[in-house]
Amino acid sequence: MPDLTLTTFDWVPPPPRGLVRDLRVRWALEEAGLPYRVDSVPFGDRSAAHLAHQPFGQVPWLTDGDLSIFESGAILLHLGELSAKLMPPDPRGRSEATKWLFAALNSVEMASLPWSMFKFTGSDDGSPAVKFVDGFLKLRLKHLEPVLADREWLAGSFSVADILMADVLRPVDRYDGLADSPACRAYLARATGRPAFAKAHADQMAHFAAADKARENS
Ligand SMILES: N[C@@H](CCC(=O)N[C@@H](CS)C(=O)NCC(=O)O)C(=O)O
Repeated sequence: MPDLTLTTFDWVPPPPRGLVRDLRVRWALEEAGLPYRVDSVPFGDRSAAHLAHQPFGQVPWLTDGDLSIFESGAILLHLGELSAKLMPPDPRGRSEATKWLFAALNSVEMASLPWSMFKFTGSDDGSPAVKFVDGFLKLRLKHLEPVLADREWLAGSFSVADILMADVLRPVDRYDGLADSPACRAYLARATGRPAFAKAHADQMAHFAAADKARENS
């Protein structure tokens, strides 16, 4: 039995709650039914111990016994090795899931992250940079749309690729950026309609709500 501990921040301000990337890992763990603990590190400071696990001072990371893994994509690939509920067992299916996992992170998140950061920070001011990023995201969604119109899940059965693709689309949907991409929107609703997503989301929200309480009482 793996010995899994997921580390996230001990607290974050309300706006990013529900979008902190430990959610991807929680979601995968819930889908797989793997037992895990959640640990936390200060939001404010980056200790040497933190940087030893995550060299950029970010979260999440996952330990499996004495193995420590950072980068949400690498963590999900590791979990895919532990459960057939996360990664198709056949070589073709694995290859499909792996390439779509990288596509989510390296082709779609590359556009969705700056786009949603402009919205999130209120810097969506119509500047050339904002217009460029908007066009970049629209192009990615235009190409993703027929793919998702054609299949329920990216690699045949539900996999880590879907957790990542859905999670990189979530911030876009938060700011209504999928309005012209009905297949992407329906796919996201399918993915986030899964009980494992609801549990992961509720657990992340509860984690930060408990941190608010602890701060009030300190
Ligand atoms: N590429 C990393 C990104 C991790 C990341 O952006 N984490 C955010 C929380 S969602 C964070 O730690 N932000 C604080 C910071 O960048 O200092 C991954 O996917 O794991």
